[in-house]
Amino acid sequence: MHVDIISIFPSMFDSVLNSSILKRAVEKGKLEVKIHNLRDFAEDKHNTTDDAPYGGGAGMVMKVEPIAKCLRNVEKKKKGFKILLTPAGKKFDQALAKKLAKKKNLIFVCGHYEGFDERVKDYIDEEISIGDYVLTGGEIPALLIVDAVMRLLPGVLGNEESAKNESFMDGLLDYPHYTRPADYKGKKVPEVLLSGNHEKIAKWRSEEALKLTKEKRPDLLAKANKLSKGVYICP
Ligand code: 9D3
Repeated sequence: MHVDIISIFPSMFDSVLNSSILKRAVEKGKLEVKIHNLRDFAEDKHNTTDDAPYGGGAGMVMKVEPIAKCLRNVEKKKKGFKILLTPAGKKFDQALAKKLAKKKNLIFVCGHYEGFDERVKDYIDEEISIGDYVLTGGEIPALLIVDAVMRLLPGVLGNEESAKNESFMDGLLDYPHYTRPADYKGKKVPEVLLSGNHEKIAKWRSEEALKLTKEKRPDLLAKANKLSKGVYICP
């Protein structure tokens, strides 16, 4: 997958892209990320990318020309599915991550200030929000989406087993995990996990995952049934 990210703070992407799994995905050739400095596409000598709102009021608005110009430049090389990060967008979830993972090229437009000139939206395929809280800009949302999408690409996690498990329990909270010691200051690991009976262990895990989800996130159950290839039997 090829990802283009357009931002006025290109350095915000350095740390995440140069670490851990995202970096490995790039090194393995599964992912290619290019950051574009929106300022380079400003049209005046001060490199202005924002301006005061027509009609007055506080805050600044991202101008349309630099964004349109930058998108035109990016798509001269590679056309892509164009995403605008905005609090007014469709709320990002695992289903949307799966949809985006099917695209060959993604282009993210990150904004700041109070928002974008409405006409930016004419150049965009989908507006996305990552949730109902207020951030300072679209950079962290872009990275969050790249992270969630990238790990769905074949060969990125390198752990096919965990991907398989996940599709089985998709959309549910995880079952409880344990590792050694079997007894920590009297807190014992559930007997079934030491039994070696894999059928019983699988049954225990799916029951625990369902119990936990029902207790903590009942809202997830309906969604999980939709995402899952299997069928959940709710106890
Ligand atoms: C009341 C007007 N504010 C909207 C809640 C204005 C505003 C605040 C903060 C407009 C943009 C921003 C910066 N946020 C993003 O660019 C953003 C965001 C977010 O704040 N929350 C969740 N998802 C996203 S995606 C981009």
